Amino acid sequence: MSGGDTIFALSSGAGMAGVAVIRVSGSAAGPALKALTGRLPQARQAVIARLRDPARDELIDEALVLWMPGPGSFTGEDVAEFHVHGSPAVVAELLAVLGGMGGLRPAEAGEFSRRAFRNGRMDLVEAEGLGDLIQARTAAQKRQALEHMTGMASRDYERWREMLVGCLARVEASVDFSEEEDIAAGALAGVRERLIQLRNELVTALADSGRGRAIREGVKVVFAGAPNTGKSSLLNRIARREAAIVSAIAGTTRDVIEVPVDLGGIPVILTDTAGLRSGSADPIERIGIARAEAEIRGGDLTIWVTSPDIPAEEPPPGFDSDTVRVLNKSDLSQDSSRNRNESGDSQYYRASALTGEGIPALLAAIERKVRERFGRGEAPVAVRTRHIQALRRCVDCLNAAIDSPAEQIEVMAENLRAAAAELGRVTGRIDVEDLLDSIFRDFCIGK
Ligand SMILES: Nc1nc2c(ncn2[C@@H]2O[C@H](COP(=O)(O)OP(=O)(O)OP(=O)(O)O)[C@@H](O)[C@H]2O)c(=O)[nH]1
Ligand SMILES: [Mg+2]
Repeated sequence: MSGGDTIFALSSGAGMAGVAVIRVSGSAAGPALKALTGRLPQARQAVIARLRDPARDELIDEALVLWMPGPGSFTGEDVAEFHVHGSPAVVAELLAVLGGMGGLRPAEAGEFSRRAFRNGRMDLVEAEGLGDLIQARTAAQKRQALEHMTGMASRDYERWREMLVGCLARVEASVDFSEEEDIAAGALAGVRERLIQLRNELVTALADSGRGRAIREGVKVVFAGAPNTGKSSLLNRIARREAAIVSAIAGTTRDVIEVPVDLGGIPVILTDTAGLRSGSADPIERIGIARAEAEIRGGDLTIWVTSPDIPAEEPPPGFDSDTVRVLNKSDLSQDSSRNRNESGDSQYYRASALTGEGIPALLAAIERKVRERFGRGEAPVAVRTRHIQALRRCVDCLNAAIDSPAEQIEVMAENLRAAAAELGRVTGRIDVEDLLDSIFRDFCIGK
């Protein structure tokens, strides 16, 4: 397939294990396999073989070997796989022997996947999905990564791009036939409607992208409220460890403290913040408060903490209806009528970080909110900044095309070309110019 070096690497994790997998990819993979086992096994069948160092005629290990000739392999090149016993000694020896063979060298990070992309075995979004899948820690992360890896998002990008290219073809045709007004008008009919429909689809996808980012990076749940209400104590309870310092001194927490947890399969970052109060003379506390406010603005869900011994405050403006309100230290006030949150007492979850009372209900409420907002439906199409920025630029180009005056048809065409290029760059699979050429070749208007 490709004429480059043949690469090899330990594909399974480092350290002692039952089995370790060493993968070789490139034109020298077959000769290496033959040199080690004495023969080339049947393609795509697992066989047991003794691996010998051909230079010393020394047995390296007895292993399961696989021969997957290109182009139907992971990288699209010839691939050999050695499933050896996972001892550091066996692995080190096999890697050393492979390294001593002509034309073989250790792979760089991501090089197998890069070759798979280069050889058209997957596009960029699928490759990113594969990367995310390998790093997935929770069920929701796994599901999203798998959907991207198997091309579900790529299909949307491709469909959008095809719509665009179809519109562009019509616009180009109307330029070509601008002398013959009937044909020009016929070619343009419906283009603007289609572009508006496409633009709306992209805007919807962008609106959903926050969900994708949150699943990849963790849903940010921010504990906020006045000093000393017990934010840090509640966070420690829910995280089940003493992550944040707790003390009776108001203004204990200054820095933002993040504790990753898995809530029903969804990755959540519990975030503790400095107590909010105005007029603090302590410059460090003021910095902490500014950071807390930034976390609240950038967070996905706020837990507003109050307690009966601290004057009640309303959440600052900007809090959405999703904010979970907690009356902590419920052990101090058994009589709920004495709460100062008279207006909406029932909206408050009564809990005690000290006794544990109400904590399961609070945790369930947080989990429910997180699940409602982030745990439903198909994976969003845009999950990385790269995707989001490309979609935004594409929408800008589409808007410019939609708004372009009828007599400036070239302006519309130029914007559509730019919009198609933005989408093409996301998947990276198809050279946009090539595709446009082929579409225009086949586009025989007026014939
Ligand atoms: N009785 C009672 N005391 C609590 C409870 N939760 C926290 N406290 C106490 O309240 C005080 C403040 O707790 P923290 O968790 O540090 O409060 P905080 O809101 O993080 O405070 P800052 O970081 O200063 O904003 C400590 O003395 C805790 O032991 C509770 O449920 N019941
Ligand atoms: Mg605190």
